[in-house]
Amino acid sequence: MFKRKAGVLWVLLVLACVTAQASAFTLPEGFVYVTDVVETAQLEIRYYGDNNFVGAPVDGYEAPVAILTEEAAAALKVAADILDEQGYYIKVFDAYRPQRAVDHFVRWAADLEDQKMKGIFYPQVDKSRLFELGYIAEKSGHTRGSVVDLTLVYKDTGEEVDMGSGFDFFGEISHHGTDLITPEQAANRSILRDAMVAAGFAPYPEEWWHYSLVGEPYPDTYFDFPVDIGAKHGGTAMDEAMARAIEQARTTMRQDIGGPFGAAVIDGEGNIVCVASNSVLRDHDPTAHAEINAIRLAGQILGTHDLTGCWIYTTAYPCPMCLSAIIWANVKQVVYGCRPEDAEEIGFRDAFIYRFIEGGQQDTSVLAISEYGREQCLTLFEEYAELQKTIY
Ligand code: AZG
Ligand code: ZN
Repeated sequence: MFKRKAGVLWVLLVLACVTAQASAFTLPEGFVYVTDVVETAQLEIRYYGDNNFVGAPVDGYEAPVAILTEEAAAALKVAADILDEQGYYIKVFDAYRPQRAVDHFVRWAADLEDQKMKGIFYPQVDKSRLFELGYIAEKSGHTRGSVVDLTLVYKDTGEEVDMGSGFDFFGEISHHGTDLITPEQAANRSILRDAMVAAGFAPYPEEWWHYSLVGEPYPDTYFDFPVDIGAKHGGTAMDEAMARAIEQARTTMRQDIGGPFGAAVIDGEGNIVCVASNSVLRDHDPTAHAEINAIRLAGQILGTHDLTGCWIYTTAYPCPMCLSAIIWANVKQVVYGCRPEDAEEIGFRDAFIYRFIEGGQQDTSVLAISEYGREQCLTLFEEYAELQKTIY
């Protein structure tokens, strides 16, 4: 009895600690998550990962999210609506940037030994001149919360529009008005610039991707809170969700229920809706992947097939089947641990299936797909269309 009580107390204590930690980070008053305001915005937060000029995650980027002041986000929504009508979504590379990230850039710039990313981001610039040329500075407008780095993607394909140079390429080719790019690339930059200017942003002559809100609300404040999802998901919820997914995967993997994959669904308030893991072996079901199981469970718990507002944390990048299920469920954010190539290393076929799809599904040694009976099948579709059901 005592043992059980002590166990309960211990659990309560752990929960209390988690809750206490969870409130450690909240988004400051006046700031919002960009995707809460611009729901169609795509995110590729470069300083969260290693595809940036430092070649490593940058200090202060604790989650792949974009944060802006309310005013800047509202203006960005105006631009996104204009662009939406023209067939584009926006893709954000960076928005609010903590001072500790800028300090990291400064330290990196002073370390002339480290030229790891020179070939991609600054091939023609001597690293020792990054300060005097203005590419790196001790203060950045981003830190005041109303500056955004972005590009356009085509709505129908999700592909990035060709702007003539990549994000954060240090050089004249990135300047507005450069003659180093084609007229079409210049026209693409103008589409972005016209919408951003109409929405109240000012372009930056040296970087086609960089826009500052005119009349920013905090012109003199350099913030230093992290880029995190704590305010959405409760401080360390990211760690907690991933830890729960890992723990669940480990348990079922050891019981021979399935592979080493776990997933958690989190709702918009940051509550863990459910945790699930791969159960292919136990269920004799090749579709019983962690993410599919988690989506099915969340649907049952929430009483809906529509998981709008939910996030999925998964121990591995979703396979094509799960990726589709996630999109069908209207989940807009996935956070993953291992990469498809990591799964390949231990014998799983996620990357193999991606290669098949990317190769145009032509390899008949993997799968032969043929059309048959279209006419009869189309009658079904016509009947459905006549019923005018709500599309999900
Ligand atoms: C898998 N990949 C993911 N992400 N999740 C699962 O459950 C899988 N099973 N096989 N590959
Ligand atoms: Zn899967």
